[in-house]
Amino acid sequence: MDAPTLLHRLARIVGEQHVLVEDAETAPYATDWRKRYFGRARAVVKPGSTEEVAAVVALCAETRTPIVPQGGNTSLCGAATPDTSGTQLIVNLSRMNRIRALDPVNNTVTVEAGCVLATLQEAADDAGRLFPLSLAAEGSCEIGGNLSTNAGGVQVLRYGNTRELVLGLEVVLPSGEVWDGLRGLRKDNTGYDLKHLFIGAEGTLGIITAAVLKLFPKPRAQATAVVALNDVRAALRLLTHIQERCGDRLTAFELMSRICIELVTRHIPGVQRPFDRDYAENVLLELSDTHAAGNVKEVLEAVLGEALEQDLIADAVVAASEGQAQKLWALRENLTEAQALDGKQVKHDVSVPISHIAEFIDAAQTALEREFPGVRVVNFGHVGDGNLHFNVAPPPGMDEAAFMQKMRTVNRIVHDATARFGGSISAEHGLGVYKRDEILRYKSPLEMEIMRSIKRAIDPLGIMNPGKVL
Ligand code: FAD
Ligand code: 2HG
Ligand code: ZN
Repeated sequence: MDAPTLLHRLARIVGEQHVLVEDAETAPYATDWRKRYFGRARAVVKPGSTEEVAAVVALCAETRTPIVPQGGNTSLCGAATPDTSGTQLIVNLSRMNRIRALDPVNNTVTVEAGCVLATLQEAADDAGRLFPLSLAAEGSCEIGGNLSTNAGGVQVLRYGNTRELVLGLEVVLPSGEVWDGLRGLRKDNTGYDLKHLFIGAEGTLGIITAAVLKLFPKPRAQATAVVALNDVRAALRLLTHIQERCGDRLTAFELMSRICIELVTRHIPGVQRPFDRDYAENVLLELSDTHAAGNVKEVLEAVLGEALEQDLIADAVVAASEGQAQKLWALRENLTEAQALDGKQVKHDVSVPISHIAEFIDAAQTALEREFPGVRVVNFGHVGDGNLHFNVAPPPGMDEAAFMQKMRTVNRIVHDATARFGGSISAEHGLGVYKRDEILRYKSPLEMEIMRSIKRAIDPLGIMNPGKVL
């Protein structure tokens, strides 16, 4: 089939105004958030309903047109970017943004894939509930993207990854058939739990069009602090100290090394250093309680006071108001933006068992320093989940482009150290294209073959997001 006929048929399905074809229009969709991958799309199509998605996919199956599903396009591993062939069709879900139903008794919300995460958080809040998924991209990432990457974020410690927040899915399969698995059940043992195949599949098995997600009671009391520490081992001892005393009232525990505070306060206007002097490590932590009279601030001050007495921590600032809490959160939430403004670095999104975090950091840092003396490690992340963003920037004075040429060496050092401590090379962002080849070194051939056979069974024509993950 030649291009005009395909485009004409797509326009008949979704309406001409929802098929973008000019390079100037498609380019923003064909470029990733970090501006590291520049693809070319045959077109960008924006369906407005599940039926339209199904008709688009059926047409793509008939014409063997490769599809790149896309939500908010905030992927950090090139997962939503087409290749440069100009043959791949971006199917962008942003128009499918309705909240279909909210059931406060069942504590569930049924939402379409194109709903922006922040919009869903607000809808839950308006209904007196919490949708706990929270990440710095929440103003633009969409539920379909969150599901397809099994996104993590800053409250996994208490509520789990996206996977743990899902009860049901609606998916358009690569054949164009619609699987209606929109069940709001917390218990359902009727064979294989198919939804888990599509969660975290990065669009390689089908297009998620809607989901039933869990809601939680809304916290009515919160306390936020940034704590200064002399090393990462102290941060890990602090984590245990607080968990033992506060249990699941601890809803965030985020590490930021000295260089992170330096970057974010230098690049982001209005963001201020939490302390008068710099410390090797800083932790942002938050306690939450559903009881309005919950004395979380007093509890936090008491446990931090104890930690100070035991020399676990060097200093602490506890937010006195919600405004101050937001200022503390700004230190953490702007880190990705601050790094982007600072220049290029090699990103890593690793996890190791929490008990091995310190050893991992020592091993990776030492090996990097040996290869690239003076290298700057911008290490931060969800230490309470064992997940570090161990990003590596060139040594001062080294040519950025020359350093980026060494990306494979940098990846090898960090990922080998991760593997040595029983870790994963992708804790949250996924494989995309960035880690597609890299994973072959760390997953067993058997695991890879099981993944390939699932792909063949569900997408025999290989049209769903080719070149990603596998
Ligand atoms: P996209 O980037 O559009 O797509 C991501 C993947 O999902 C692609 O493979 C795409 O093909 C697929 N996809 C999208 N929609 C669908 C669908 N409906 N059906 C099937 N496949 C689909 N990630 C974290 O996990 N934790 C963080 O804390 C975090 N912080 C971030 C902060 C910033 C500033 C930025 C820029 C990114 C951050 N990310 C984080 C990464 C990113 O935001 C997440 O991966 C997010 O879940 C992607 O959502 P999206 O809608 O932008 O998806
Ligand atoms: C975060 O935790 C994100 O802020 C992004 O996962 C991490 O910028 C990064 O490397
Ligand atoms: Zn993260």
